Amino acid sequence: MERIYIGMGSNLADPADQLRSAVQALTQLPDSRFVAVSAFYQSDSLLPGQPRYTNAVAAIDSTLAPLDLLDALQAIELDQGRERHERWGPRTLDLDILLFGDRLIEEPRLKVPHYHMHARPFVLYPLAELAPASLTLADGRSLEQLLADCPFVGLERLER
Ligand code: A4P
Ligand code: MG
Repeated sequence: MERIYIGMGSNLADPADQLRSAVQALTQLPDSRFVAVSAFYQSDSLLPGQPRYTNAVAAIDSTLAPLDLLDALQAIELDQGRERHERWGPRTLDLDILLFGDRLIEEPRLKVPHYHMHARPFVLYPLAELAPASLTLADGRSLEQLLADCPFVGLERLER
């Protein structure tokens, strides 16, 4: 079993409800054990003119191969009405593999650690609820260092 952290985001069709449905779907993944989900956080979209996002991070343990997990997560996105029109477009559900054990993955379809996680407060703060501060990325940076460089700005932590 490897510990995997999954970033979840939604800015359409009742985002909090989308994340709750996604959590339910993650508990049903094959060859996997659901561990925990963070609180939900609201923030403005990085692209102007889009609705606000709700984000969270989930942890699972799994023996799935990385690309099989990616397939399963994309199936959950589609199941929840994800339509891909434009990159970074508004979405009912986005599931990103942030960390997969301590692996460094450089496949055409899958880059882990997730390329944008290092500087995004809506990823790092929910991740910090689930992962130890000593958690170290494949490039040697610790979660503690990343948080120190990423102020808690523009984030609203929601009570569930
Ligand atoms: N892919 C590569 N690596 C991964 C990975 N580690 N996990 C590939 C998941 N997928 C990975 O993703 C495009 C392709 O990336 C996939 O087919 C997969 O093979 P996508 O989900 O179809 O496209 P996307 O989400 O529009 O692109 P991207 O680059 O993932 O966008 P982001 O980084 O998710 O940014 N503002 C706030 N406040 N909160 C947000 O969550 N998100 C975005 C979108 C913009 N602004 C935001 C937020
Ligand atoms: Mg994505």
